[in-house]
Amino acid sequence: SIPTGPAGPLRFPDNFGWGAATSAYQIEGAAKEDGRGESVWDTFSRVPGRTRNGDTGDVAADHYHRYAEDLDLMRDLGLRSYRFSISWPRIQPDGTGAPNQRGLDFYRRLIDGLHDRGISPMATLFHWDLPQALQDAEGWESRDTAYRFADYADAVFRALGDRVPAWLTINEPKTVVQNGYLIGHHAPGRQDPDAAYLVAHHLQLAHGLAVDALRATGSDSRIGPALNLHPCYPAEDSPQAAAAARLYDGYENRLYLDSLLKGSYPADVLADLGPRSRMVQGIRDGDLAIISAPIDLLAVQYYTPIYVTADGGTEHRWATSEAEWQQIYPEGMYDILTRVTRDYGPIPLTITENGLPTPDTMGPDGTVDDAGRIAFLRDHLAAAHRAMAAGVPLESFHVWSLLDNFEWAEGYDQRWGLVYVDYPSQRRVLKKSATWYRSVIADAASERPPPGQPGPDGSASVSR
Ligand code: PNW
Repeated sequence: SIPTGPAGPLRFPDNFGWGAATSAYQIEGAAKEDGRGESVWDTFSRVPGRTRNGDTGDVAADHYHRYAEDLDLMRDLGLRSYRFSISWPRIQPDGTGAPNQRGLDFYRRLIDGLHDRGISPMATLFHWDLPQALQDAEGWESRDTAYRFADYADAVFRALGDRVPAWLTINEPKTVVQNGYLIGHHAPGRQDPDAAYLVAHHLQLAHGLAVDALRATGSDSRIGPALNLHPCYPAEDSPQAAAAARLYDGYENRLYLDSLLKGSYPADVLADLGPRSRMVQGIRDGDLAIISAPIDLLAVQYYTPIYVTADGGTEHRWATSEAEWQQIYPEGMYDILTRVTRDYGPIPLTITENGLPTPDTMGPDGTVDDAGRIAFLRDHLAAAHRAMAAGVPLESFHVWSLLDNFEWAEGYDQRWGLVYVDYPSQRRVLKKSATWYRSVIADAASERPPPGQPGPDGSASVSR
């Protein structure tokens, strides 16, 4: 009976966008087809020791060839919204210049297939697969890359803009900054804090320039950023831990939220970086006005809370999933959604990622029992529902992920999908969580009140 609250089944709005998410490099494969260029992940995944088992995205879930089958899966699940990403090196193999028509054609077929099945497309422009040619020209450390991104965005908007009602610019700038440039376990594998925050600024600038590019086409599609937000709690009850958690929050959340929605970087973070830092030196007059161009929706990705100790370290408080960085804490979903609405106003929100990896195997009867994923999603949906009841304008929810896929440095060992992928055969098998999610969506539809007779609050209930 899911998701059900203490007072019975939870009611979600009729038009709630039940969805699932993927990204290009993680599912497409076909790395050399139809004129696709190399991305930083093609390069990085080939460096010995960088990914588990030396896995690469060369084949992945072979979605480039199997997209029609995957579209049918989405229809069978009853999805209303599908979030995917467009591969920059398919559109501009070298990161600049005239768009590659065969690359655009693939996304046109995918988008048409979504419309044919009544599923609303939500497209991310950049989910980490920077063209290698731009990386060779200093990548996101170069301000020019932000302008190259705006050109790429413009080409995509002109070709596909009329068919995509919702665009997302940059997926998780923070993860590029932290994993790509601080820890170094994502492409391009750097460990350079001074570079990292200059990269943050250029990613924010790229976002703002892409928003301008969409407006310049006269499109009435919506656009926004996709941020992974981490609620940061003091690990203990002391003023030192409270202060450390506050600064940690600055780096995790306010650096991105404040620049986008308040038109300024947080003063505590700038002070901590220092006036001689490459980032502070790299901010030019007018940049913050570009970065804070009005957006239509804010995409939030929630996975885990962070507990910050007095010395600025972190601690685990809750059970982790197979991803050692993830603590399972549904209440954090409520906290982050209500906080964004409280601190930044009633901007329309979408959850574009929420999920966990589970140790899935196919049983002898051909089923995949991922009970842990059902419990996780049920509890996070319930928390999102409570946030909506508290006034958060949340319009959709996308499970990460539709399919098992290439989980970056973890390769194919971590399985995040609603749908199991048997990689040797590329066969798709609905996990129990997929059939559960299908029934959640179907019940929401079937319990919709008859036309003209809205429920007490104009919404439909969800129960089983
Ligand atoms: C996201 N963290 O990455 C990405 O958008 C997806 O491509 C990825 O597959 C998914 O989450 C699962 O990892 C994250 O350390 C990476 O908190 C790291 C973190 C969060 C999200």
